[in-house]
Amino acid sequence: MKEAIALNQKNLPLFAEKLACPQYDRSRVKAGIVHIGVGGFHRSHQAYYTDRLMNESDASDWGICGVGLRDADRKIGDILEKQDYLYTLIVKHPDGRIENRVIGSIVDFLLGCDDPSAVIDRMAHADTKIVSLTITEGGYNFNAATGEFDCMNPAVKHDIANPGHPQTVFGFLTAALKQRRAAGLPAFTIQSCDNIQHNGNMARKVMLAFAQEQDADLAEWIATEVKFPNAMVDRITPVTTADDIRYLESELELKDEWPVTCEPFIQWVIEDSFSNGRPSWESVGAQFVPDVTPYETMKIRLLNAGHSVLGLLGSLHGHPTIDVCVAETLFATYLRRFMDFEVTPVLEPVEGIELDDYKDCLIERFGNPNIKDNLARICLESSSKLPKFLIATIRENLANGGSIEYATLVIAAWCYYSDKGVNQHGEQLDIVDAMKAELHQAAAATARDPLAFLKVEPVFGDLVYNKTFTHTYTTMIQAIYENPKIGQHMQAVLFGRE
Ligand code: CS2
Repeated sequence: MKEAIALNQKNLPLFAEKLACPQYDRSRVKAGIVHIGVGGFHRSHQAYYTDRLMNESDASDWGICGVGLRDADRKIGDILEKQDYLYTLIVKHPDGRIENRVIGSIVDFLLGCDDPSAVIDRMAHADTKIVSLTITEGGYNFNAATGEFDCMNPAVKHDIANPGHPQTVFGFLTAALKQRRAAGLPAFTIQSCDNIQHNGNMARKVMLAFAQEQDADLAEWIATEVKFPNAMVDRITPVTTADDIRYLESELELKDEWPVTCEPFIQWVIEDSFSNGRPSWESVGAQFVPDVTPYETMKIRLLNAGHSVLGLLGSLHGHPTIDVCVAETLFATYLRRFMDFEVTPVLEPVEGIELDDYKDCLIERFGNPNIKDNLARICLESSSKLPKFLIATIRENLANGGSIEYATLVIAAWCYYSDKGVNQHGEQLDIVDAMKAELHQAAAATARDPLAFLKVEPVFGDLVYNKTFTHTYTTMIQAIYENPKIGQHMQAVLFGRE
């Protein structure tokens, strides 16, 4: 094997015959977008669309300046800088075909914890037209049960008191918008790319709640000047592995320290509401629509919830990845029936989408054997995901007298998972959740009080007072604690239905 060549701007011509590379002059690209949260998903989705746009038309005003706010973002920043912000996207098809592409749309990176002013100045710069976010569900800092912004969070309290030295995304956005207003510049758009129902409305709500605490006059300006488009974002992007890095080295003699892998499917449905212009992403496949709501609900309640169903049940069972789960008939059937019996009845029709086809396509996507999407990633931060992905569906079914068994078993499994931290074979699970300790403590009281886990109010709200729900849940929780073999309980739910 020849020595792999480092990916960077100078070496780019050496790769041109082996994989798709940026065809545009990157030295002319200005950062019109500042993006907070340069994880795998941003790099497989928004940065990919933008790279294609730059290849296909003159979009040099829409380059991306990546931003990380925390020390944990240092590694990606250092690697991107070393590689002139280039990275490889490895698209893995179910039949084994692989398409590789070097993405060039990111042109800079700033680390907020090192130099907050540099980030604020960049956002406040006249070239910046959009600040986009992938800060995860938890990043919006709202109480999942009440939907209200949490002003008591210590970092938020710090930012309210120290306008010039922010730590949180809200502090940075507010400081930059303040600077723009003082300079007479138009506001930028705040564009959420997270899996949150009405992600734009949510971003607006938390942003205004924060700004109101800090500077009421500025909050009013933000309310009228800043647009927050809602959007549905979709592309399954597993965690990058050492094998992905080795694959590029051995197959393409390319050394990329942090490539991204993803599935071929991609979708982005955006509300066309921007404060200060936008790239014409529609020319590379994004859809601009007047109302994103039905698309978001469909995607969050089927795909993301479907992931959580497999993630939690599969973790207890001892399955490693999503594709391994759906390869087992029991899991595939359970997932499909959850979608058919519990989610479909609460969804609005979506124009141009046949729900049965959408569900078939989801199961096919989950089954892609080359996207080894590990369950630890799926279960990451379940406390901020499940209220919107799954519990919302339970609530609506309770209100309509619909089926709740499929989803309730997942909540019972989540309790056992949070309590014991091991799968049914007694093997340790890798649990990462901001509320891990609180969930564990509540779940550990289940033996005394079967409803203890449901008393975590920020997650479950008042669900614990719903008798129909607690009746089903109590039966399931007792059964799981007596015998954690989750497959048997899944079967019980399935057969109860036949
Ligand atoms: C997953 C998502 O863990 C999760 O929440 O469901 O990351 C999912 O893979 C993406 O939303 C796909 O678009």
